[in-house]
Amino acid sequence: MPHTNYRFSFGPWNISEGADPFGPDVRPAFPHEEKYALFRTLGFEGVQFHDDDVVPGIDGLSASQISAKAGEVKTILENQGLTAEFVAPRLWFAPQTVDGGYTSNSASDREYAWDRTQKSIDIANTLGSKAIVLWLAREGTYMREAKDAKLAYQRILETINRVLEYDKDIEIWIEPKPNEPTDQAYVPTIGHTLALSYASTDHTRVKGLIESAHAILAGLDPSDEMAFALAHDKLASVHLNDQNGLKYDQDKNFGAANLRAAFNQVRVLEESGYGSRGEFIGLDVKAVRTQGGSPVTAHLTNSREIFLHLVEKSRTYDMALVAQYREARDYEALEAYTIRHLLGL
Ligand code: XUL
Ligand code: MN
Repeated sequence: MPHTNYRFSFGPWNISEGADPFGPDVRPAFPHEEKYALFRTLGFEGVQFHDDDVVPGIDGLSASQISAKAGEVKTILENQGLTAEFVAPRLWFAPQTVDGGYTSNSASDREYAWDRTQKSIDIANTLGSKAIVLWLAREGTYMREAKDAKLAYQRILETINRVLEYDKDIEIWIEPKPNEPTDQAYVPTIGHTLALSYASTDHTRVKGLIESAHAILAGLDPSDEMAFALAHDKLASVHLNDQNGLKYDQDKNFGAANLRAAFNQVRVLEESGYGSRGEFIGLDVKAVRTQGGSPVTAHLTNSREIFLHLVEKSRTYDMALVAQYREARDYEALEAYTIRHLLGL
């Protein structure tokens, strides 16, 4: 099989000021426009966007103002040799999204969510991106009785169909996550995602984006989640990172908590030729609050480098030996070989 030349992406939010729920910014803000100039030198050619990363203050602007601003960003991307990977409506920040967007109990708030979704599609078209990403942040509950869950799932499916109808080319990539900020999110896994895809009016345009940490938070193995989507040819993108057990969403560097699990994600992607049709290796990693300086980017280059080292580990993994061990059902030897290989012994 020919070797894939991977291309990488991240979002402007991955260069951040370091605030968390318990403390304010610890680093000076670094303007988005200046971030775009860093991408290529850091080894990245794709930019992941939220709608308001492209068009700040989107809610107060007219359609023509939004289009003009998106056009400006498109020019910057062209000048920097960058591609917009996707645009995601930020449905968790506005007063209208306190209780969710598509699943809110308020009809006017649901209409707001649709309006932001339409704007995101329009922005994606201006940027030349073929997809919107739905991370369904607040589509869930803190108290299970607060929403009619069956109706909520129907509303999510209706919205998917409405997007497919509104734009005949756009793809929807759902990024499942089981919790945070809600106690329990709807669409917590890739299985839920693909069920919605097949139930939609055009399943070929409804795919998944798997974030390593989100799978771990659901108690699942990210490489198996990826394999499930790949088996259905529905892995549109990934957010590689890491997560140290069941706690807040950490967005640690790829491989930093569990190197073997990271190896298996890379191996599964490699084995299926992921990336050969232009799919990005997306990162969603956060610099730790203790890291000084501005802009802080080492977490991005380090995660990218770890990925590439693991690609090498995957390419030198002796598949003939693995086949022998599988045949003999000697998984003890298989595991010992795998660990020795990772240790470089
Ligand atoms: C949240 C998360 C988001 C999405 C994009 O956990 O991962 O940053 O990737 O909206
Ligand atoms: Mn993510």
